[in-house]
Formats: sequence, structure tokens, C-alpha cells
Amino acid sequence: MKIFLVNPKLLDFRTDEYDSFSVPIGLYYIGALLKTNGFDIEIVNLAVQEQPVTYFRDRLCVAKPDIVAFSVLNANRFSAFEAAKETKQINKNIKIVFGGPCATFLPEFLFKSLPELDYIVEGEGELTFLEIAEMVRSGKNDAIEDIQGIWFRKDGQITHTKPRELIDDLDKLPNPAQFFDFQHLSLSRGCPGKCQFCGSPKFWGKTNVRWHSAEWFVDQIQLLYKKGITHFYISDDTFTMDKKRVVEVCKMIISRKLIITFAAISRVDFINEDVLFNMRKAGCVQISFGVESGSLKIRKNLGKPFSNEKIIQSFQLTLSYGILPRAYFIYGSPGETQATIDESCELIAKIKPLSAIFYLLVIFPGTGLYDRLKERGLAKDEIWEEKIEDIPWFDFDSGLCFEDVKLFGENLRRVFYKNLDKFALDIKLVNNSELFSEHAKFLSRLGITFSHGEYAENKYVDNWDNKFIAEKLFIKALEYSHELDAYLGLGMLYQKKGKFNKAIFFLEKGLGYFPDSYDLHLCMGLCYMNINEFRIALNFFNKFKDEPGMQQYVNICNQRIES
Ligand code: B12
Ligand code: SF4
Repeated sequence: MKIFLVNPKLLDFRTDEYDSFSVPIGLYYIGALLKTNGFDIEIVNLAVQEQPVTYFRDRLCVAKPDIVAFSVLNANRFSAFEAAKETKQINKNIKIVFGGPCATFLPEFLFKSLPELDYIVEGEGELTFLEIAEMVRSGKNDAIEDIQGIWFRKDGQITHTKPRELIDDLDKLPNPAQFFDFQHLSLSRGCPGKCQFCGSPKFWGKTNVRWHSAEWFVDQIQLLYKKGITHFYISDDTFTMDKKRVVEVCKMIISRKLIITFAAISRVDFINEDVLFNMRKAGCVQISFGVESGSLKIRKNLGKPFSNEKIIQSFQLTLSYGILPRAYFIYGSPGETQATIDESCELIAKIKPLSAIFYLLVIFPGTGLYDRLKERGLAKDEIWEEKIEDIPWFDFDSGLCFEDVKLFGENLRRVFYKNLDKFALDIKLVNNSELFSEHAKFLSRLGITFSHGEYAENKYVDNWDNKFIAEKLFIKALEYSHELDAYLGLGMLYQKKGKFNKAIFFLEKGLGYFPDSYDLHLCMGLCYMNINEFRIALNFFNKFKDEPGMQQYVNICNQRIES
């Protein structure tokens, strides 16, 4: 029996394609369980399609699924609606199932809005969806009432069955990496936090955080690693919640010699030196922390009451282990004024994040803030009939207006970027020789971000400064260890500045340590071309003359030598 698992397209365009295109991990988990139970699964990623409806119609006609199931967020619900309608037009016997946060928190609204919808799976989806699929396969559709954790229509009424118990042992789930390729991973489900803007506690159950064992999790990484995937995003709400387990995971990654990098999300109260050391050794390059605001009053109101000292200390500690600390800030919160924004700017200057994301506070069903609005009669679920992805808090707050909130965001971003050079120059790393090669890698990677990465293109960051910062970072990296990227970075930087002899000096040194590097040879060859030393340049190009792209330089050199 054929089943489509669909990732619908977001309503609004995003510049960050990777995030908006990626299939939610949950679909892979569900897909893996269904595959092991003999179902034929196709993951349909409408998020990447320019013409999702046309594409979907074509796939439907070719594959003829029996069930079409969607992972629905508020932001992609309209795409799910369109595809569901299309499905029923083609064959009204195909069952339509919705799951995910939007489906879980807005079941009645969704059934009212979409007559084509058959079933909603509430919360954790694997076991419930498997039972639905088995029911459809057996043809006994009446059995729907026996399935726990669903919403469906009965005699025109929307009905809810008994909630399903959460899966007690996540390791019992088949490992999705056996069947699919992906980069987002999840060690745990749930979060003990109480953040008022977040739907996770209500979705996963506040008291019941569950984990995979370290072994299951690292097996997953290993399976993906063998398929050539080397960078991962650990998407747990708070990856380091169980520090012992995280250290076990990291030691296992190291002992199995998995050469990977990964980014994770944590909380400032859930890290310590042991965890950071092991995470760095295992390949962690970035940890994101939700700081939210510089105002303690706002933080308390949002449900994140950590002190400034704790936040500052955790950022410093993370950075000192050569892990890039990223800060998430929220603006436009209840009680936000220019004074609280100033507090956020002051905190930014103290925590010195090397990456920061500033979100306008928006709200979703399933969050404390949404409940507050509903209780006060300010919001109704019908608001989701409008073509919006989310609702900005300021729309409901008489103390805030769009113009001010927009300026708040601009202020925060400007302060962050304007100070970024100082933050980068102020990096202090732990003096632990076991981490020197990681330090060199960290500084080089950051240097690249300034020289030709994200910060090189940023309009708020001064360009001259960028190159200067990059140069400093590369040189500092080489004080720790011989790092290819640092040699190459310096070579490219000086080459761009027309300082070819200086570039050649560093590239030559780099080649002493990395004699087989294509990039160093290419850069060296280009430097010599620039100073009209075509014969010497040719020596560098010739070593890789069979590589795509190199032949053009070989030809130019040969022509110039002949003429
Ligand atoms: C990691 C994450 C991301 C990653 C996703 C990576 C990936 N490819 O998986 C990134 C950074 C890309 C991301 C982006 C966004 N995210 Co996000 N994200 C999360 C987070 C923290 C964890 C999700 C996760 O992996 N959970 C673990 C896996 C196993 O669960 P799952 O994927 O949800 O699937 C399970 C259930 O949901 C259910 N299920 C899901 N789909 C389906 C489908 C069917 C048919 C069935 C039966 C069941 C089912 O069963 C699954 C297995 O148990 C959640 C918060 C949370 N803790 O849930 C927010 C969350 C899902 N994100 C949220 C939002 C708003 C977004 C963005 C819209 C933000 C933005 N403005 O751009 C984008 C949109 C992404 C997109 N689809 O294009 C909101 C959604 C709120 C809502 N009601 O819609 C959440 C809940 C956070 C919050 N604010 O409360 N996100
Ligand atoms: S924002 Fe993070 S810490 Fe707060 S409740 Fe959500 S997942 Fe937990």
C-alpha cells in the first residue's frame, strides 16, 4: 500500500532556503516505522517545488497513493489545504491525514476549514499513524474509533478519541537513517521549560522528557556518515539537558572515529566545562541559546528567568571552548520599550555573541501567549483563516506599534553587527593543548565567515574591518596549529589585496604541511600568474591538471609562455 508523507510549502518566501526546504525529522521517523511494517512510502517535499500543486498532481497520478499525510505547521497550512483538495479531486477514496503542531493545536478549526480532511493525529505521530495505515490496509474503516490520539468526523461532528500514551522507549523506533538521508537529528523529545512563546512543552508533555540511548543516536550518525553526510543539526529543544548522556554521545562519536561537525541548541543553565570539552572534541561548532531579551522583567514574563550573569558566563564559557555561541533574541514582547531594547543592546555587548538571530515575537496556538489572548477574548482560532503564517504579538498589545517594533529590530541588528569586529578580536580560548587543533579550526572557520562568508556580505559590517578581522583570526589560528583553511584564507586575502608576495609566503608555508591541497596549489598558481611568473604558476596547476576547472589556467599559462 502506497503512502505519501508530505512536507507542505511555507506561505512566505525565505532567504534561508536550507531551513525552509528541509523535511521535518518526524516524517522520517514515521516513514521508517511504516516501511518496516511493509508500507510503500514516498516523502513528497512540496517546500522545494516552484509549482507545488502541479508537481503534486503529477505525483498523485503516477504513484496513486492510498493515504496522503501532511506534516502541518501554521506556516504551511495553506499548501497542505491545496494539496488535500487536489487529492480528493483526483480520487475521493484517498485518505487525508494531518499531523504536526498546527494539526495538534487547531483540530476543530482545520476540520471546519477543510471538508476533505479525514483524520488528525494529535502529538507524537508514529504509533497512531501506523494504526491508521493498518486500518486503511485492512479496509476496516470503522475501527477508527479504537485508535487513540486522533480527531475525525463522526456523523458530521468532530470527535476526539482518548489521548495516546507517549512512546516510553524511543529506541524501539526503527532508525530513520536506515532508509533516508538527512542532517537534522533528535536525541530527545520534550522540554521542561515554560517559555510562553513556545509550543514544545504542551506538544510533547511538560514532565515527560524522553531520550534515545547514546548508542541508538550515534548509530544513526554513523549510518548517515557512511552515506557521506558529515555535518548535522541537532534539533533537540535543549540538547545538553542530560549532560551525562551527551558526554557519552560525544565520546562514542570520537571512539568510532566519525569525523563530523554539528550545531546544537541548548540553554544557558544546562552547560558546563566537561560537556563543552567533549562536545568540541566530537565536532560541535555552534551552540544556540535563547537569550530572548536583556530585560529581566521581559525574560521573566516570557518564562526564561535566567540572570544576566548566568547568560554572560555561559556565552563566555562556550566561546572559550572554541564553540561559536549564537544568541536568539526576541523583540516586540509584552512590556517592550526603547529602554528594554537598550538593555538588550547592553547585554549583547556583554555576551559578545558571534552569531545572533533577532525574531519579532509571533505567536502560535499551543503557546502560553496564545492562550492568554484567547482567555482575554482578544484572539480566536478563526484568525487562521487569514493568509498569514503567524500573528505578531504587537497586533494585540496597545503598548506597541508596528513602526516602533520595526525600529527595535533594526536597532538590535545594528548594534550586534557594528560590534561584531570587537567580539571577534576579543575571543579568549582555554589554554588546553588537547583543544589546540580545534581552536585553530574554529578561528579559521570564523575568519572565512568574515573574509568571504556571511559577514563579508553583510551591509552593517564594515568591509575593510572584515578583511582586517579575518587576517587577525587566521594568524591567531596558526598560533594554535597548522590549519589548511588559515593558510588558504591568508593566501586568498593577500592575493585579493594585490599583496602577492605575502600571499605566496603563507601559501608556501601551507603547502609544506598540506602538499596535496588542490586549493593551495590553485591559489599559489594564481598568485604567480598575477606577477607574470607563468612557468612557476604552471608547476602548481599541472599537479591538478585533470581536475575540472584547472585546465583553463594551464592553457592560459601555456599561451603566455609561448607568446
Ligand atoms: C527543529 C525545528 C525546526 C528545524 C526543522 C528541522 C527539520 N528538518 O526537522 C528548522 C530550524 C528548519 C525549523 C524551522 C521552522 N520552524 Co521549527 N521547530 C523545530 C523544533 C525545535 C523541533 C522539531 C523536531 O524536530 N521535533 C522532533 C521530531 C521527531 O518531531 P516532529 O518533526 O514534530 O514530528 C512528530 C510530530 O510532530 C508528529 N508529526 C509531525 N508531522 C506529522 C505528520 C503526520 C502525517 C503525522 C501523523 C504526525 C506528524 O509526529 C512526529 C513524530 O512523533 C520544534 C519545536 C519542538 N520541539 O517540536 C519547532 C517548531 C516546529 N518550529 C516552529 C516554527 C514556527 C518554524 C518556522 C515556521 C520558523 C520560521 N518562522 O521560519 C520554520 C518552518 C520550517 C519549515 N517547515 O519550513 C514552531 C511551529 C509552530 C506551529 N504551530 O506551527 C515550533 C513548534 C516551535 C515553536 N515556536 O513553538 N524548525
Ligand atoms: S523555548 Fe526552548 S527552553 Fe523554552 S520551552 Fe521552548 S524548547 Fe523549552
